[in-house]
Amino acid sequence: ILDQESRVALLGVPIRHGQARSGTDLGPNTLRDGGLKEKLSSVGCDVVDYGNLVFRQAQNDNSHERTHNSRSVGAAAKQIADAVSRRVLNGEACLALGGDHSMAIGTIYGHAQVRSDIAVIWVDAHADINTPLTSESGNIHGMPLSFLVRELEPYVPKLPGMEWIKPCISAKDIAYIGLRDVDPAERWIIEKFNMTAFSMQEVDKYGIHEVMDRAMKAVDPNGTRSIHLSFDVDGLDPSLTPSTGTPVPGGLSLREGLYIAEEVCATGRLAVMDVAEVNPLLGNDEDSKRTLEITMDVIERCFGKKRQGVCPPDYLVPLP
Ligand code: EXY
Ligand code: MN
Ligand code: MN
Ligand code: MN
Repeated sequence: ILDQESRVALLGVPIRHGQARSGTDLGPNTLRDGGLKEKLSSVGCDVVDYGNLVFRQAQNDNSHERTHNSRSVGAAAKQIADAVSRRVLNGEACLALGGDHSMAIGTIYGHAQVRSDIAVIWVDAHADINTPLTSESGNIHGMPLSFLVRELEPYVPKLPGMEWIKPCISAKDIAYIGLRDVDPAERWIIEKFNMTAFSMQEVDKYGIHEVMDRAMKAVDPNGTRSIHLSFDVDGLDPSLTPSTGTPVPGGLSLREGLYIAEEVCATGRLAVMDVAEVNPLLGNDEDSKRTLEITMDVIERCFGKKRQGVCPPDYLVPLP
């Protein structure tokens, strides 16, 4: 299933202070209760559950500053980075269950501490690359990449609690898929640093096969790099994943989402996957159930389930 990492490490990352709504902290346990571990085991993964990280809200981390909760998010990111580093170092594929998308500050930082050659596939309606100075909302889930990208270092102020974060990837190590709500400053950054970005316009124009081919060629030209899939469930259309905080209509179809997942799996080099922005408290019961089912479907395909079917190597055909 995975060439290098055959063991999948589940890591709960119940972060919520990257945005305003409570509920993203319930993501990890909601996915567990949905039977994620069993589903992954049944496609042949050796799953180890490392439980949930426990985050504390920092003292005096009020929302009156321009950027909200930087001390809480900064401290959580450090815990996340350390935990992800340990899993990657141990040769496990780390499945990080969020949590809002500020989780990626920690997961990418931790991944990059161990592997010098990471390639990031960022599936999202949003570019999440505002700096603290360009963000209109002040929510850190809309900024994670700005803290990580070297080229942006001159543009990013050191926020309380986040001073320790050193940029660890280059703008050219990221490929976006699914964009459809990009702020002016984010568009400026994408163009200025010549980032690989496939909005829904390009998905419509070229089709997901071409988009995925081009995305992988851009960030992993020799097929050698350590792959980081950062999957924000709002990349999919809100009809599929309605229980999320910042839904944007006109998103990826289930087929497009599964195709991305199957192609990432086929590299055999998926080292870290983030699952971000599942919020079971948003929408009605049917919405959260659907969000959960669809999200688990994508995760399973990332780790070996195929639409064409999978036959275990030791399968014995019954004879009469
Ligand atoms: N661009 C907007 C902001 O910076 O506030 C919206 C960001 C939403 C981020 C979601 C998680 O992907
Ligand atoms: Mn996001
Ligand atoms: Mn998003
Ligand atoms: Mn092809």
